[in-house]
Amino acid sequence: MQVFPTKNRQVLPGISLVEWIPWNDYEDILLDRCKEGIARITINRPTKRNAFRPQTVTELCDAFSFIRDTVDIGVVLLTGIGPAKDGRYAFCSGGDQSVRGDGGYIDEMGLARLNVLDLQRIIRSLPKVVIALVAGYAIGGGQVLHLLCDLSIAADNAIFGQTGPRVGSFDGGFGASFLARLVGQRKAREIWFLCRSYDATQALTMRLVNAVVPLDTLEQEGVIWAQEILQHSPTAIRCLKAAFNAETDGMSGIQELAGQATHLFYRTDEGKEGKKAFLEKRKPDFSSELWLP
Ligand code: S0N
Repeated sequence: MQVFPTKNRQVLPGISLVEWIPWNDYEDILLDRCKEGIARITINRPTKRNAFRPQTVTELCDAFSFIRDTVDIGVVLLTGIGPAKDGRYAFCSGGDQSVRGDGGYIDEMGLARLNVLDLQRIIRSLPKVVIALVAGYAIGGGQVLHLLCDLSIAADNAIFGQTGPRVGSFDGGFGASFLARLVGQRKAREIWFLCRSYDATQALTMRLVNAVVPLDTLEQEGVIWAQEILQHSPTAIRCLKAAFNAETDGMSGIQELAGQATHLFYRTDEGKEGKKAFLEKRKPDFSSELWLP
């Protein structure tokens, strides 16, 4: 993937604490990185309140996959571009209703897709920290995306809500169950059944977000949180993320956590001896290993 020349591009108001380097060319999103180890993904469909169509989701999946393989990136900021021409902001307003057909959202080949479900799992299992920076609307599938980020910082203009039962859709996966884990069963049912909107202070009170900051400092706050995280052990953080997921994600969560253990085991002399012995066509010698308490 090509790295473009340095040019700071602003996606949210306020002063940037880091120099953002455009990282790849997409149509619906912007992908930037900085030399401090942070990537920034911005949904860039301001005329649609940053709603996602299948192409947007494909690009988001691609960007996360690229970030996954980039070993000097530890934290991702996920946000939506703003303001739109009318001065309003949106993190994401969910699935693009103008391309919704029978059975899903219609892509450029005419196929009906719900590929946002793939994106949800990618964010969830990325062994790096994803922070949502929410300015303006986080509605429908956009609210679910913010929910699945590890941390969420809201600007004081943020508005959260579900519209599914009003617009003929619902997310009964993470959108219902993980929401209930965060805010409790009663509040989660209220959010889905009544389809009301909630401001940033209400979101903080119900533990939907970690913090609320003035809009002009939203990106700065995200960068400060990222820089603090990046001072800590990458292995500890990736194992913790997998452990938090394991508690909620059933066998696929356990698979992730166990994968981290295997990953660490491969690096030990004990793990290496097994492979070496196989390749050397001899019995493995684990006699120097202790059966620790
Ligand atoms: C976001 C809202 C509240 C903003 O209101 P506001 O500020 O009054 O602006 P508008 O004039 O309404 O909007 C400005 C322009 O943006 C377009 N637009 C906004 N949202 C969308 C959207 N989601 N899709 C397409 N276009 C959108 C407006 O049409 C307007 O355009 P113009 O200027 O040309 O008129 C308000 O806009 C709002 O309520 N938006 C709709 C929110 C919504 O219902 N989202 C969809 C909810 N459902 C999902 O997200 C499904 C998610 C999903 O894919 C899924 C996942 C898992 C399992 C199932 C599903 C499933 O599909 O069901």
